[in-house]
Amino acid sequence: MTMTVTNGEVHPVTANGGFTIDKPFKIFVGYDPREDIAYEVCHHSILKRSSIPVEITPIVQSDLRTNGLYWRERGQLESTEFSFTRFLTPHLANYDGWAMFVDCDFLYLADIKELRDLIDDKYAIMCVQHDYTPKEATKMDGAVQTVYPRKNWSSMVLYNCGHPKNKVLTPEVVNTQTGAFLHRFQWLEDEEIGSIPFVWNFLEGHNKVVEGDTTTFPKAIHYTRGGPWFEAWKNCEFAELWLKEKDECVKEEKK
Ligand SMILES: [Mn+2]
Repeated sequence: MTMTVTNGEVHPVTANGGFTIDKPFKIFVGYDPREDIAYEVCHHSILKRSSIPVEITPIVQSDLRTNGLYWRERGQLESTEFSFTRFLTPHLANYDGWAMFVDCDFLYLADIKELRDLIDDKYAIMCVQHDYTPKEATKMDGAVQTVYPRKNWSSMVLYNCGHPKNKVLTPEVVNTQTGAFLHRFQWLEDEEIGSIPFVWNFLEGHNKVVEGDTTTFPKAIHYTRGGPWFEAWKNCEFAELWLKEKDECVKEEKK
């Protein structure tokens, strides 16, 4: 399912992030068999709008187990199959360059180049630094919602995979460390975590668009409570945008 696409012009120059522009931007998407359609639509929404070459790879837990990279027992608080596997991103990118991890329940509305252009090599990771407490006690199809500091920060992360601090994230550590250590980025100092505008991880049901204020218009919607692919969330906010993208996606697959 790995794919590379080039829509825009390619120039072999070095950008400020130290990466060459003709190298595809690596994107790892958390995959869960219960949400296959969410993955397909997320993938479609990135590719369709990207003006730079991207390489999108699903993080599939069963494949990682087969390859000996993942062996931890599934815990009761894991709402998806990628709860922990996401932290293998730097390893999967060979601890080289920048790579993005994103949950499958995202819908991109903007060019991923705009996000990549925010990359700053002085950070070990960059993400949207949400500060909130969810109202719901459960999420998606009944999995328990847990509340903890830095909630949702790990759902979309730009990893500076070559940063020495991220060498900590070996398969051994990802398989044995606590959820708190990993999801709160406890291998890093606060100043090593860069901040991305919230519109790149716009939480459906929490973040709000302010009329006339373009800085609040979502560039990526995160259906964190569950998206329209679940019966219970088919009328959630921005459901029509996801459903429209899904129709396009299904149509193109049939061709
Ligand atoms: Mn999510």
